[in-house]
Amino acid sequence: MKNLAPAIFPPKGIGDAKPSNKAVLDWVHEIATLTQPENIFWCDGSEREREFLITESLKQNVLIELNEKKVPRSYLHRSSPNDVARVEQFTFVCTPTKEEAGPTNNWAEPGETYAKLRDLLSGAMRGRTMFVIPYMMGPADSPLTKVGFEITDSKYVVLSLRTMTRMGEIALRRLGDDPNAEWNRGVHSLLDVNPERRFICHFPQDNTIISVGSGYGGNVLLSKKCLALRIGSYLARKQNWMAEHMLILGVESPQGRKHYVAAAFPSACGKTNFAMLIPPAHFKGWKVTTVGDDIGWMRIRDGRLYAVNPENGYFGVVPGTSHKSNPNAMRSIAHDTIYTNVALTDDGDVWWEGKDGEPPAHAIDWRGNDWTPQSKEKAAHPNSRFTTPMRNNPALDPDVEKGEGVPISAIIFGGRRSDTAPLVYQAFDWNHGVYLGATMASETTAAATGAVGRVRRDPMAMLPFCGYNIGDYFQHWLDIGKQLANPPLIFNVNWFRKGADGKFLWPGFGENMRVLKWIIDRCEGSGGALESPIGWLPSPHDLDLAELDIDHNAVDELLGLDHEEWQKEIAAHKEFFDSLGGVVPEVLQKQREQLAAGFEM
Ligand code: GTP
Ligand code: SPV
Ligand code: MN
Repeated sequence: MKNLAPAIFPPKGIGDAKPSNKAVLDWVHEIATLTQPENIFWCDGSEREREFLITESLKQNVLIELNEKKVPRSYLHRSSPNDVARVEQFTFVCTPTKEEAGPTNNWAEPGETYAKLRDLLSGAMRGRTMFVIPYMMGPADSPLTKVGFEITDSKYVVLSLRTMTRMGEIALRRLGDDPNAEWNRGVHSLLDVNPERRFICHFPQDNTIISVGSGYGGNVLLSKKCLALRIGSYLARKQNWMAEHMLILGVESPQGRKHYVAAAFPSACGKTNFAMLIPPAHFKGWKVTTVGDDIGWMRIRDGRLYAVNPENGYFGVVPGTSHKSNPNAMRSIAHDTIYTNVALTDDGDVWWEGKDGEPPAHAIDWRGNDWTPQSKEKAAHPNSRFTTPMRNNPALDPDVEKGEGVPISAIIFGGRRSDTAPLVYQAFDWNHGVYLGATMASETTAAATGAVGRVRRDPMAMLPFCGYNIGDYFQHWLDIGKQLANPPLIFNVNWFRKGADGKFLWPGFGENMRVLKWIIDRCEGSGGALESPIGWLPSPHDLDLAELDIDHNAVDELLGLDHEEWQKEIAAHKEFFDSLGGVVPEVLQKQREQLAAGFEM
C-alpha cells in the first residue's frame, strides 16, 4: 500500500488535547489497536495547531500555498482524479434489517460490514499519524447540538473540519465526562484512495460512521452528509425533530419585518447561491442574510418550526461563482479558504470556469497539468469546491448562534428541471406540501459520480441522505405537521426551466429575490395567486418584475402549466411511488389521486 501520509511528530503542546471521557478514550484505543498508527494526534482546534498542520501539509504537498496578496491564508488541495465527488453507489446504511434502510438506500448487514471494514482498516495507519478530532454540530447553547469525533489519517480532513464545524475544546466541554453521553463515532482512513476499496458506511443504531478509500468532501468530512443528514435524520425521527438538506436564510423588508425561510434543493442546485442572495437594485432596503447554506436542523417550539444551522462553514461549488452571480460568496472566499480541484495561475492565484474577467493565458489545471484557454479539458473540476468559515460571509445572519434557532415562515422545495415545473407555486397545505417534497425531481449534477443531467426523483433533496426507510421519513414529515399550530407555508421553485432555444428562461441568482418576495407576501397574507390543480400559482402581475429585462412570453412560459407535460409528470409520480414497494403513506397516495383528477387522468 502506498504511504500517502507519513507520520508527523508535533512539538510539545500540540496534538496532545486528550479528552477525559472514558468512552471516547476506549474507542480511540480500539481503533488505534486496529489501525496501528505511528502516533496519535489529539486535536484541540487551536491556532498553533492550524499553523503546524499547514506547515506539514505544505511539506507533504497535501496543500499548495497561494499568493498571499491575492488570496491571503488560502491553499489549494488536489484530490486524486478518481476521487472528486460523493459516491452514492458505495454509500451504505447498515441497519439490522434491510427494511429499516428502505428502498432508496444501499443496505448492508452490520455484522458483515463491520468485519469487512475491520479487515480493510487493519494496519491501515501504519507509519501514519492518527488524528482524533472532537467537533460540535450546532450552536453552543442549542438543545439540538450534537457532538462527534472523527478519527482520520488525513490532514486535509482535519483542516477542513476546523472550518466546517465547531472543533476542539468546545466540543469536549459540551460532551463532558458522562460515559453514557450521546456522541457520534466517525472513523476515516484514506487507505490507498482506490475506488475498489471505497465505502461510506453508516450504522445508525450505533451512531457510527466508517468511511474508507476516499479523501473527498461529503465522503470524508463525516460531520456533514454522514452525521448531520444520514445519522441526523435517523436520530431526528427517534427524537421528534427534523434533519434536512436545507439552506436557511433571513429576509428583512425595508420596514424591518423579518422572515426566515428554509429551502431544500438537491446537490449543486443553488442552495449556497440562494442563501447568499443580494437583492437587485429595485428592491431597495430589502436585506437577505444567511443562517446556513446546506443543512438545517429543525424542532418544534410554540407550535412553529425553529431551525439552526449545525455547520460552521461552507463547502461550496466553485465553478460559476463570480462577482456577478454571487458577490457574497466571492467575498467569503477571498481569504482563509481551502480550494479543492480548481486551477492554479502562474501568479499563484486560483481560477475556475465562470470566474470574473478573462481566463488566464496559462494555468495548471485541477489535475496538475498545463492548461491554456485552447485546452479541451476544463481548468477546474465541475465539482471543485471552496471550504470557508461562515464568519467570512458579509451577509451572515446575526442570529446564527442563537440556540433556540430561527422561526421558519416558509419551506421551499426546488429542483433543476428544464421543463414541467413552473418558476414557483405554493402548496395548498402542509400535507400537500409534503407531497410536493416527496415527488420532487431534479437533473443529476457533478456533485455525485455518475451521469449528469438525468432527471431523477429526489424526495426533499434527501434521496442520497435519508438514513432510514423513505416511507417512514414521509410519515415523519406528516407527523411533524400534525404538531404545528403555525406550520410554515410550503412552496416549490424551479430556477432552471429552459426555453425552446435551450437557454434558461429565468435570470436566476439575485433576481430570485422576485420569487422570494412573492413567497414572503404569501406568508404575510398579501400576495395574489390563482388556484391551479398543482397549487397556488402567481399570475405575472403577482410577481414584482419591475426593472427586469425579460420578455412576456418567457414569463408566461415560466408560470405556465403544460397539460401533457403534467400528465407525464403525474404518471412519473405514480411510477416512483410504485417503485418504493408499498412504503408510501396513504395520505400521499390520496394526494396523488387528487392531483391526477385535476388533470383528468
Ligand atoms: P451543493 O453545495 O452541492 O449542495 O450545491 P448547492 O445546492 O449549494 O448549489 P450552488 O448554489 O453551489 O449552485 C450550483 C450551481 O448552480 C452553480 O454552478 C451555480 O452557478 C448554479 N446556480 C445557482 N443558482 C442559480 C440560479 O438561480 N440560476 C442558474 N441558472 N444557475 C444557478
Ligand atoms: C453535496 O453533494 O450536496 C455537497 C457536497 O454539499 S458534499 O459535501 O461532497 O456532499
Ligand atoms: Mn452548497
